[in-house]
Amino acid sequence: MTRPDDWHLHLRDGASLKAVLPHTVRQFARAIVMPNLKPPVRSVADAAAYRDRVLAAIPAGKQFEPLMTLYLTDNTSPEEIIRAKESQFVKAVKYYPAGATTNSDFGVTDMSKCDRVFEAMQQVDMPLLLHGEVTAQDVDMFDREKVFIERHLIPLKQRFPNLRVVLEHVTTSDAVQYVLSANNIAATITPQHLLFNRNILLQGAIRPHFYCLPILKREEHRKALLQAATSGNPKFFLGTDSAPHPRNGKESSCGCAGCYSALHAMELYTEAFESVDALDKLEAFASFYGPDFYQLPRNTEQITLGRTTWRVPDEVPFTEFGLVPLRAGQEMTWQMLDASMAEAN
Ligand code: OTD
Ligand code: ZN
Ligand code: ZN
Repeated sequence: MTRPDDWHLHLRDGASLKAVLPHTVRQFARAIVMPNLKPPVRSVADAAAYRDRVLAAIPAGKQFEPLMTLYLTDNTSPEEIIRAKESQFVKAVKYYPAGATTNSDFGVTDMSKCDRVFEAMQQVDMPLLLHGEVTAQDVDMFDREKVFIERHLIPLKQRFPNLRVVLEHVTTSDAVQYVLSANNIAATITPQHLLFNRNILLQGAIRPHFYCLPILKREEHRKALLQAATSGNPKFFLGTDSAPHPRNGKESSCGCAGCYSALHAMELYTEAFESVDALDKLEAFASFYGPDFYQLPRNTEQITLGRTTWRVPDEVPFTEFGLVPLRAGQEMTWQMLDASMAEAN
């Protein structure tokens, strides 16, 4: 199949960036790089510097293009949006509600405060990427996406009908329905939300490596996501949301949110698509609809996935504590072959 891209990825910075980037580079040609560093990537100057650090971390001889994003705050100016558009390398602006997920303390406290910025984004056609969850403490954890759509997304689309939006990491049938019903909106879907429902979080014990935000939902929602991903509708495309945390940050009395899937993302998606006999829909989901939405050329290089059984490592090197990949220790049924293996096949 055509080499895919990852339209939602956390690469972190420094030694962590160097540890995880080779996994993504092995699988994907490009990625939309999330801006939730500490402190976040808020200006075009921040994004340029971060992009240089990502480029410097690419393993020698490998090709990879980081597509940068800005972190929207209450103080982002319309002028920064114009500069972002002119930069060519900033491809989107990311909205996090303050406090919604890892490193989101700088996030927006009230969406309507950003209307001048949304106006500028609509004007220059800069996509808005949404972490679509409310943070109101009176809203149940499992309803936060649905309530975000009702309270914030529908009014936003009424104010800015031509603003192009990606509802990131959709987790519910409500989100799928909404994305299908509205114009100028697409959605990314993670491997964990296609493969697991919320039961896995508490299967006989607390399993922190399946904890991410938005949290896994009921089986009916997983089924709706799998149906959307395999429907051939270009509004749904690949975004892993691979979010590395060191083992000690996850296995803790106050464990961080985030699943690490960059190691084996394509294998995980392939398994999900195969489970509903939809392998023929994988290439467009992984390699066509994302670049089409972002108005970028599709990749021309090919990759090969083979039917092979292998065991996901218990841990990969990352800080002094290591990183536990999604489904660590379990068997996978597909494997991405490197170019020489694929030729020999
Ligand atoms: N979700 N963890 C992180 C981000 C995502 O909401 C997200 O995009 C992270 O660690 O950066 C997570 O669970
Ligand atoms: Zn998010
Ligand atoms: Zn994310």
